[in-house]
Amino acid sequence: MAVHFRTCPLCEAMCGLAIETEGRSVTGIRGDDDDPFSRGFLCSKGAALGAIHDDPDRLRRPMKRVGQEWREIEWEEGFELAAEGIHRTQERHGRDAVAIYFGNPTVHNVGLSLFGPLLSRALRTKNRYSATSVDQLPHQLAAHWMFGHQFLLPIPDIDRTHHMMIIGANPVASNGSLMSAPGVRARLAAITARGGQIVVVDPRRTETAAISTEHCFIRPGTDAWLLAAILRIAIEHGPGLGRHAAYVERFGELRAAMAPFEPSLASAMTGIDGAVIERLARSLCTAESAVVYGRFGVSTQAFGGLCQWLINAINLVTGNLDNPGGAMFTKPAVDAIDAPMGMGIGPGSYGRFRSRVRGLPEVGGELPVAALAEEMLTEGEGRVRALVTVAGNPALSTPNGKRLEGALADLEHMVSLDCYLNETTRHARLILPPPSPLERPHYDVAFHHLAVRNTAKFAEPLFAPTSDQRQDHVVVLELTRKLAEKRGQFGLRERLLYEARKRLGPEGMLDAALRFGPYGVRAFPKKGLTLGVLAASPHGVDLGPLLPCLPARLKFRRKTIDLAPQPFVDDLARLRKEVAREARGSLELIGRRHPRSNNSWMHNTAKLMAGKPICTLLIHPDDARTRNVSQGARVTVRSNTGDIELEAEISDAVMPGVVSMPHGFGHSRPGVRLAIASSHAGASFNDLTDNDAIDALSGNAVLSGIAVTVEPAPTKA
Ligand SMILES: Nc1nc2c(c(=O)[nH]1)N[C@H]1C(S)=C(S)[C@@H](COP(=O)(O)OP(=O)(O)OC[C@H]3O[C@@H](n4cnc5c(=O)[nH]c(N)nc54)[C@H](O)[C@@H]3O)O[C@H]1N2
Ligand SMILES: Nc1nc2c(c(=O)[nH]1)N[C@H]1C(S)=C(S)[C@@H](COP(=O)(O)OP(=O)(O)OC[C@H]3O[C@@H](n4cnc5c(=O)[nH]c(N)nc54)[C@H](O)[C@@H]3O)O[C@H]1N2
Ligand code: SF4
Ligand SMILES: [Mo]
Repeated sequence: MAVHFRTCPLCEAMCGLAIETEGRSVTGIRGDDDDPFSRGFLCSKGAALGAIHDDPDRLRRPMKRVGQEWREIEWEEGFELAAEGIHRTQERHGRDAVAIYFGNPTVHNVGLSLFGPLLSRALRTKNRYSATSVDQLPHQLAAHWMFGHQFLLPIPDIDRTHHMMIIGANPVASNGSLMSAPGVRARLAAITARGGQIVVVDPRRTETAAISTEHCFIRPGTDAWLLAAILRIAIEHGPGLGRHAAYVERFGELRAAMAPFEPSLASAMTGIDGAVIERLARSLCTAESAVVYGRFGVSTQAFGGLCQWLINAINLVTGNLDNPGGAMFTKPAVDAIDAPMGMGIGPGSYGRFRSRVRGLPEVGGELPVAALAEEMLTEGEGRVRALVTVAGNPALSTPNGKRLEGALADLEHMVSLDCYLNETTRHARLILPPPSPLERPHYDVAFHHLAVRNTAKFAEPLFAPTSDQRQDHVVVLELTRKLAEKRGQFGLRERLLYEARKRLGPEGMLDAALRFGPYGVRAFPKKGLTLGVLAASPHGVDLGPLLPCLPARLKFRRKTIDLAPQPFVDDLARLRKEVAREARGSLELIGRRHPRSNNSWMHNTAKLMAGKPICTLLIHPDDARTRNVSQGARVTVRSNTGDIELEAEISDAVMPGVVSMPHGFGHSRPGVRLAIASSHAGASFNDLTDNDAIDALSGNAVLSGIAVTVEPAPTKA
């Protein structure tokens, strides 16, 4: 038996794993007690990594679809056919006729993190999409406009705070997001143990609310009202700008912009008592340290951009930005923000170009994925006729997935870099699968930027990939080579670059980034980091708590913070129009995450699917009664875009008027090769969401507060 130490690549928590093996099989996985960050914590998904590695449905060979049949082919043929189709489509219809979509596991995969942008660039298309616009785009926009870099995101200093307000996040189930914090339940419990407060604002009494000191229900989608009222009070009663005064701009504009947002208005919109709002705001101002943490639930709504701006502003004017126990910035060992060449990740951008059909602005070089289907379905020059998906399942994860699927079925060409034949990849002509997560090196390029403590950890592949496998980054390199060859642009310079990149691989790039990074040998010749140093520290290295770093780390040339970016100030007018919105007379659907599930792709593991069904509709007893819905009954949920059927679970944990179900299910589509997931198929949340519903400012999809009706499902004959 051997024990191998590495980091779990499944979610943002970055848990250290100790994996026991016998030959090429995994015999056990436990938390690594010596990991300085996770200290032995892991969840049931991390423990199931062996099952993913062994999953007979996981694809191991390149696949080509001929009609409805799939055939295994050789890699060279796969690269050739993939590039040929892309080239042909672009020759025929122009560059923008090929789109690319990057899914969430891209950022958990070191090869794709470092090489993925090459593929994007090689396609030369403006039709670049990713899961960002069904997730954290508003955070990035706020950081871009306020601090000068889209990834300069303030992270809650959970381990030192005395007061944490959690709005639209459920870290006890999700294990934290834009707040990598393994063992988050214990970290939260420590806040209350040291006499601090945790306030949860959520339309559902969540697993996080259960361990908080206070929970407030809020009507879905009304958070910007609450946050603006809190900010208004904090500007009036808080400590002011403190040491930030020297470099904060437009404080006066912020104060003026917040003036109309009286607590009484917020109360009417949110359903939270005005006195409670007043108290929530004042305790943020008076606590020894405090932080507002707002995540998915306040990002994926019509005012997601406003919410993230207001949260940053509250943290600043309550004296908690860049201070211990507040919202702080990381200093990762591989630093994409301060790297000399930016590592291919820019500071962000907005509106440099627009989507063809709806004219939506690009953000950070990509377009909102809510617009992808219409770009395929709408005739005219620049229409998307081919798609490359990389580690993504947009059929289940993007709004109005069924409509997108219709468009996918009609494409001239589609290539998926993916390990499963699922709801999305079943439409592809070619699937190019990576080795398993245990057969690749691991380093969290992205999530060390978002962690509550600075640490670094690298792991070699646990099992060497076999000669008939190709890493994702190799697939990227081969596709870019083939494309360049077809365009007649693979000259000496290109060949040398290609060969250098292939030789370097992710390891070589990491080594360089570590060496030149803030803890690297370049700065600290005797004890600085290199890849070798990390490889010799299998549990990872601790680089200490987050430290104040402003104004030095700000990315505007003048090292300023813009407290009232004009587009946000302008967007308040859109918010204020909401007052007139009539009660819709329907229920509002929100999402939830389950500890045994991860987005759409981990439902093919028997252990995770055992136990109570996950994909149920939570409905308040009053709403169930008036609709004749009984416990465990099948119900039809209908929105303006479609309807689904699932099982009702009556619960007063959701507020009246609100229903909740998880996303990522709906595995009964024909042609998927997911034996276990198909027998726990559930229904897809995104068969109910509307591709037209976006945050008009950021373009992020609205995935919360969907107007639906619920009724007992017709009994089958
Ligand atoms: N209604 C609703 N919609 C949502 C959400 C929600 O809460 N509600 N959540 C949103 C969020 S936050 C996100 S991040 C997105 C996620 O949306 P996506 O990223 O589109 O989908 P995932 O479910 O993460 O699917 C990941 C895909 O990558 C493949 N894969 C896994 N690992 C690898 C790998 O290492 N290499 C390659 N090549 N492929 C791999 C899997 O087989 C799967 O097909 O969904 C969003 N959509
Ligand atoms: N177990 C598990 N863990 C995961 C994932 C998973 O699928 N499963 N996915 C991973 C990914 S990709 C991400 S991005 C993170 C996300 O992690 P989180 O940001 O913690 O996301 P959720 O757990 O969906 O929590 C969102 C909360 O917002 C609430 N909410 C919905 N609408 C509103 C609203 O209008 N206002 C307010 N105030 N609250 C609202 C919901 O009830 C829910 O409790 O989780 C990651 N971790
Ligand atoms: S919490 Fe996330 S990182 Fe940790 S074991 Fe579970 S899935 Fe893996
Ligand atoms: Mo996400």
